[in-house]
Amino acid sequence: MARFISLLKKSTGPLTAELIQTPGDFGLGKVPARLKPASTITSICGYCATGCQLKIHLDENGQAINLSPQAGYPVNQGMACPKGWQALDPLDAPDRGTTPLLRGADGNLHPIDWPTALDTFVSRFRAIQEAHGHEAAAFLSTGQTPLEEMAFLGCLWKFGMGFLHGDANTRQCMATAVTAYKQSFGFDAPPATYADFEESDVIVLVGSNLCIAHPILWQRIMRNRRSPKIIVIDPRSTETSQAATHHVQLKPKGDLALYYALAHCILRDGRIDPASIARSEGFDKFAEFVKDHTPESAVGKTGLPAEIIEALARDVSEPGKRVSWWWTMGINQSHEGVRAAQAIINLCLITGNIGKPGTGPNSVTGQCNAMGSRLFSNTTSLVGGHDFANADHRRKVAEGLGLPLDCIPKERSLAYDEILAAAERGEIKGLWVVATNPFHSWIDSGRLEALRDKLEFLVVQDMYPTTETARAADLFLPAAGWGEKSGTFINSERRIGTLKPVKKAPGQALSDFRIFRLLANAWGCGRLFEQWTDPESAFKLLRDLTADRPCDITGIESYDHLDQSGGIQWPYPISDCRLKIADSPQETRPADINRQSSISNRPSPERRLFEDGIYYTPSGKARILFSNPAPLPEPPCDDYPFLLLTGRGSSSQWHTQSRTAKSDILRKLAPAAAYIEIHPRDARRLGIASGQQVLIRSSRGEMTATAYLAPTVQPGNVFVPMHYPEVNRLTHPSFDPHSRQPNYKACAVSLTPL
Ligand SMILES: Nc1nc2c(c(=O)[nH]1)N[C@H]1C(S)=C(S)[C@@H](COP(=O)(O)OP(=O)(O)OC[C@H]3O[C@@H](n4cnc5c(=O)[nH]c(N)nc54)[C@H](O)[C@@H]3O)O[C@H]1N2
Ligand SMILES: Nc1nc2c(c(=O)[nH]1)N[C@H]1C(S)=C(S)[C@@H](COP(=O)(O)OP(=O)(O)OC[C@H]3O[C@@H](n4cnc5c(=O)[nH]c(N)nc54)[C@H](O)[C@@H]3O)O[C@H]1N2
Ligand code: SF4
Ligand SMILES: [Mo]
Repeated sequence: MARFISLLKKSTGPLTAELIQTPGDFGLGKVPARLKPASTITSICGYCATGCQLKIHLDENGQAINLSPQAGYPVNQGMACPKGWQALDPLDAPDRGTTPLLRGADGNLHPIDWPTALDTFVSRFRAIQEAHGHEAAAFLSTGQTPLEEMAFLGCLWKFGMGFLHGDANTRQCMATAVTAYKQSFGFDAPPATYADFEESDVIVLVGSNLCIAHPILWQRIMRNRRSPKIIVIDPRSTETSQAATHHVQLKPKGDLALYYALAHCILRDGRIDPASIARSEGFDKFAEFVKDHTPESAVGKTGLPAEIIEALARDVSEPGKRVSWWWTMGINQSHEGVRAAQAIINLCLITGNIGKPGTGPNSVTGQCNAMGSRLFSNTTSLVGGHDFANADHRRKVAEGLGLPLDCIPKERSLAYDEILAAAERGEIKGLWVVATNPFHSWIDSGRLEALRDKLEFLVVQDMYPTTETARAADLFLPAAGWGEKSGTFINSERRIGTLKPVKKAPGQALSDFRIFRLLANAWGCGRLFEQWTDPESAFKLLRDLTADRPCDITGIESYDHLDQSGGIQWPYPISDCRLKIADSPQETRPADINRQSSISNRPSPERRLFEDGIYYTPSGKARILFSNPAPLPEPPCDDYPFLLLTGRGSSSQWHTQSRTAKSDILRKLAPAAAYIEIHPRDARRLGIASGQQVLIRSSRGEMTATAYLAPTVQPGNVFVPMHYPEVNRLTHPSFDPHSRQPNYKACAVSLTPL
């Protein structure tokens, strides 16, 4: 350590202080003294967007020993899934990155010190910028780092370093829901609060395998005392459909046709809510449009008999019943996901199932901070829920962050797939990949690997240098992970909660926040980020930026305030606090009338949006949007006769498994090698026995997997979990035209027994 600090002194001067201070995370420093007396500390889980709070038990040095779920937290109410219970395991993995690594002339990655890493980063990206302009490099990032880090990355890259392009991995995951909400409601605003799971009479889960992907949300459904109908709309029979009361097993991508047919039946039978319709625009045209979408006309696309469609229409429009819709990747990851999500929104609008307990068109978010990324990553939206194209917004953000106005670009960035296409054409020459593993997770990943040679410079910032993407890097920056740093996440119900450092990061790994500070100084734009000293200071800066936006959180005082309130859902504007102050007895009013003390400044623990029937569009009305279903981008054919579905395999496997595979316990709970679900009838026809190896081919790539024969898939369909690196060699690079989200769940493949 002493050598390290002295090295820094030698080469970088001002960076020294940066590394000796330990604002908000352990980084290279000691455990903050204030943690020492505490025996437990709380932190939001760093995996899925459910946002469970964990109670972490610390030794006398403030280092985590073990953990348990937090009993009183409004989200998980004392529960956690296997990943939450084992959340500390990946921190101790032997393959953690402990020093920066640089690819040498021998083609291998070699340890280097931080000053050399910073110099390399700056000189290489500067050279690209000087030779090819500010559009010649891009970052690709995540929904899995705290919002302060996400915002720092986006602001540093675009406002500080002056590049234009960058996208987050929420493109793989939530872009469809974002676009659908923005177009329909005027803002990316998922309306639900989790209490709605407990207050519904009819719960419709669409393309969502909640039992394994969000197990604690399934537990919330189990607490519903209204004996709800639980309807799962999924082409596969899943853990969730088997536990539900009804399974609607439609054909893959039959959703849009199905929801229009439902709207047809509901309008035909007059089971509508005129007051809700009056608060929307476009109803007459929609009513005209769905006239032709009879249940009979939807039989071909959905594979469902007309009677099933009629019965479903009655279930989701029963007068006096509270109906909530919850969708996940079965909708978002589609060539027509935005319109399918909006078809669900339309059903809620016409039946009045919105803005009331137990209702709503609700997207269930994926990663722990996908919601924070949506508002703060400075990619598709200007940081803090603003718009790059809006001059007032640019001025407000520049003033709020203390930046010159001309730092803020007017143009939008290219989307993820467009960035990679530009790299293929040689126009983008450098990539900085932070907290995501696209060489495994991106659609048609073989193409990504092929374009590696076209990149002049690839930087990967990750906890592990062993991921598929890190192994391809020119420069690897070792990052601290969840549990080693502080910040905030926003969960699926818009609840902001804090995470805390409970372990020292290994070796010279640093929090992403600290890495961004070092890079800002090294680039020479550190002055622009002087106020970003530590995550909580950055949080307050970002909080103030949200003033007057739908996601206004100016009423939040501090991280402590979040902890004392059981997390706080947006919006929570300061005006709400002022109202409360006006109502409170004079003697309890705080000296500072603008900010009430955190004890009395507690919002109600469950808040849903649109209770007043006012949306964020200029007219205040919701928009009913629709268009005709489109054909499958790659339907099965003679050479590739099966349709491949992909998705989550088990509650103990997380994405590309860089973290969950490091836990001895989680590894035991899932198959180690790739498997494929095949309908027994198809298997018999092809002579495939249970447990046999099968070659799966698409026109882009191939993989082998073990056959698992079960009627969980329909004949003609097969399913492979996404957790095995070869899967995306097969997938077809098609995208929703509005959201540019990849269509991960439908491509044509052939099967050959080996
Ligand atoms: N254990 C675990 N939990 C996770 C994750 C993980 O990797 N592991 N990842 C997290 C993340 S980031 C996300 S985004 C979520 C994802 O959570 P989910 O979306 O629930 O998970 P998936 O398995 O990807 O997809 C859900 C279902 O969509 C169905 N589906 C496929 N095509 C269609 C279709 O055309 N229509 C309909 N209606 N359904 C279809 C699939 O059969 C699948 O059962 O999970 C989060 N939670
Ligand atoms: N075929 C198919 N492909 C899919 C999907 C599918 O359903 N089917 N689903 C898609 C979806 S919804 C998603 S969300 C993506 C997920 O795809 P990825 O984001 O690529 O998956 P992860 O494995 O979560 O990758 C996160 C990386 O960040 C690292 N990391 C973790 N914490 C930190 C940190 O604090 N700092 C830094 N710097 N690094 C950190 C981890 O080690 C890991 O390498 O996959 C997509 N790909
Ligand atoms: S349900 Fe999600 S947030 Fe809760 S413990 Fe499991 S992975 Fe963590
Ligand atoms: Mo996701």
